[in-house]
Amino acid sequence: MKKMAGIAIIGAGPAGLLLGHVLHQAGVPFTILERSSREHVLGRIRAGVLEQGSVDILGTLGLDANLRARGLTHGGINLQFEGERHSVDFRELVGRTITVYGQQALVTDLLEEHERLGTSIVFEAENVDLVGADSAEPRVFYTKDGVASELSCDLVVGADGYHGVTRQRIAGGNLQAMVHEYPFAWLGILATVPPSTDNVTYALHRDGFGLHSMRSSQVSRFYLQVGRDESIEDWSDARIWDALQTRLAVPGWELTEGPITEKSITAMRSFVVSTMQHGRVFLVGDAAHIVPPTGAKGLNSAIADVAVLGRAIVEHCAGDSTGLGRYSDRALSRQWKVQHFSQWMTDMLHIHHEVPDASARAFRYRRQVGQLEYVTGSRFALQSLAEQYAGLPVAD
Ligand code: FAS
Ligand code: PHB
Repeated sequence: MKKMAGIAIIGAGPAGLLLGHVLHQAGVPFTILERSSREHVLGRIRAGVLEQGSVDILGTLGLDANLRARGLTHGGINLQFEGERHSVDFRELVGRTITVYGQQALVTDLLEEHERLGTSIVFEAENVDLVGADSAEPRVFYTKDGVASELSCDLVVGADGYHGVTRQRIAGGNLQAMVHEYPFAWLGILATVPPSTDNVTYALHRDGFGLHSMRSSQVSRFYLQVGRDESIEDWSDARIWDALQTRLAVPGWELTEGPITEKSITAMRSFVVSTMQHGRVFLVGDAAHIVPPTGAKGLNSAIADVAVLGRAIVEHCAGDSTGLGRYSDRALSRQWKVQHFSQWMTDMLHIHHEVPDASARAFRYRRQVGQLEYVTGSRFALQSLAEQYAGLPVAD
């Protein structure tokens, strides 16, 4: 079955769903193709911190009602090391805030609004593929309930994440991948227990990194640095709580434990493509770049890409394709700054257990403590951290 699609968006994660809303509000026809089921898309836990810029973008699109009602607006974060907790006051330092609102909740909001609007989303689209990226009319193929379909498109947007098909189809030529792997991973849990800290708290500890985040006044989210090859079976709930108690401990404070409802391990890597455009195919979000989650930038970068590409597509449909031609450079310029910040946070707060020499490990730990003492003791350094964590401007 052949159909005209206007814009084909591959992937119904936060990037694909948000782009759909930008195009819908401008009256630009589109179809979103998602290989997983609706339930699977809604069931993913993932990120939880929104930059102020992301909140503003969602507000501009009128997609922030639940976020404003249920999101936790925070004026900063805590940095912790050597048994001391240091609060970083974003409001005082740079006049900005962040909002803790689960990616799962955001994706639910975006999807339910699409369903209210009756837009075109195909779940469980199998064998999604594309040809003719360099042609005037790229075509996207997929199978749904055994019926094969072909979409003739004006443009194709790959919002299909790191493991998606779009980047694979346009790889080679001028699209190269640049990667940095980390020798550790994050074990993340969701627990039905009120948060024990007021703000998201990052801890450097000799045993490894620890993070206390939250989703609501009743649900907490925690992360632990674990070995790159460890599996979740190695980590009983009791062992997880022991490690969190140790790594997050400060005198006079108590971590309240509760039932763990979800636990998973995520590899840590930095990844960026050399271009986010190939002919009439564009990439957004994790399809083009991955950051270690220490800077809480993955979801926010996806939203920033969509803000720039969405506007450029609307202008293109109105006859001006200048923005489309500049999209990749503008998105990558911001992304490399985000890559720097995410690696900087990761290097400052994680322990390199893989370093064989004990004195080299000790040197590295003491240097990290020196770095944290400088950062938490210098207004200039604190302002720089606050500016980057609360979110760099989205390219206009
Ligand atoms: P997504 O990966 O969210 O969405 C891509 C969509 O495309 C998916 O629905 C997928 O099913 C679909 N798709 C893939 N291939 C397809 C194909 N061939 N055809 C059709 N559809 C296809 N960030 C944090 O800040 N904190 C975290 O704790 C955190 N945890 C994470 C855990 C994991 C396992 C991952 C992968 C990322 C995590 N991130 C985290 C980063 C995360 O927030 C991402 O940056 C964010 O989901 C990116 O959104 P999208 O670009 O929309 O990609
Ligand atoms: C989260 O709440 O999921 C979270 C918070 C901070 C991070 C990463 C994830 O750096």
